[in-house]
Amino acid sequence: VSIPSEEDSILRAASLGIEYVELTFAPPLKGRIRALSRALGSACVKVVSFHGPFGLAYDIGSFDPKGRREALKRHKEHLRYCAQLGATCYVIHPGFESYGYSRGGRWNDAKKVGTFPREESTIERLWKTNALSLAELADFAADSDVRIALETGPSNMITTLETVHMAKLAKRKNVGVCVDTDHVNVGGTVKPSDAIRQTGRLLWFLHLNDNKGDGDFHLPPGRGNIDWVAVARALREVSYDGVLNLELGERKRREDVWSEVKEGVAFLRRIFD
Ligand SMILES: [Mn+2]
Repeated sequence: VSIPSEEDSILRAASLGIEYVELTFAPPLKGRIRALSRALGSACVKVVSFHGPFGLAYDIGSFDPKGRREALKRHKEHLRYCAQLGATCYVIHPGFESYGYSRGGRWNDAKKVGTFPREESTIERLWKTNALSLAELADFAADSDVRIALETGPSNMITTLETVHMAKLAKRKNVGVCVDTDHVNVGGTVKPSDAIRQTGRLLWFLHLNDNKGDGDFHLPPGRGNIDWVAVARALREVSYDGVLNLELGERKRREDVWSEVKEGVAFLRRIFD
C-alpha cells in the first residue's frame, strides 16, 4: 500500500498485515531516512517503491532548460532517498504541468483532473523532453538497484500508449511503467486491463485503485466500475510478478484511508486468490 513517509503509517500498515509499502515524498524526507529505516526494520515492512514528487517544480517535461534542470536536481535528491530506503522502484509522473498550463490548461478540482490542451506541432517535443529527462535520471540511478517507473496519467490527458512510448524513447534498461488503474479509467475510454496489456513486459509496478470513470478519486478496488477479474487476467497474461500495491484516498482523509485499505486488501484477496 502507498503510505506517507512517516513512522506511524509504517506501524499502522504492519498492524494490518501489510508486508510491502510504497513510501511517498511527503512529509519531506531530509534527515529522516535513518528513523524511517529503523521503523521499517522493526515492523518487518519492506519498501518496494518510492513515489517521487510532482507538480511544476518537478516537471521533467518543461521546455524551459533552467526549470527542467532544477526539476531533475530535485528528482535526483529523491532517487538518493529511494536507494537509501532500499526501494527498488522510483515512480515518477510524466512532466506536463508547464506545457498544459502555458496552453490554457486548467485544474478541475471536482474531478481531480486537469484539462490538457494539445498542440499537434509540439506534443512530440513534450514526449521527447520527458524521455531525455528519464534517460538522465536512469543514468543517475544506474549504479543502484533503483529502476524508474513512469506512471500512467488520466486518459483524458495522456494515454497508456504515450506513456509506454516515452519509457521506450528513453532507451534505458532501467526505465519501465507503473500502471495506475484509476488514472487509466478516467473518461471511461480505456479499460485498465487493456492498459496493462499495452504496457506488457514494461509493467514494473501498480497503483491499484478504482473510480466510476468520472474522475480521479482513488477509491478502493470494487467501489468503481473497473472489471477486476479482467485486471487479474491481464496481469497474468503479461506475467506481472510484482506487488499488488493499493494507492488510495487523499492525504486529508487520513483516518478513512485505513478502513479503505482494509476493504481494498479484502477485495483483492477475493479476486486474486
Ligand atoms: Mn498513482
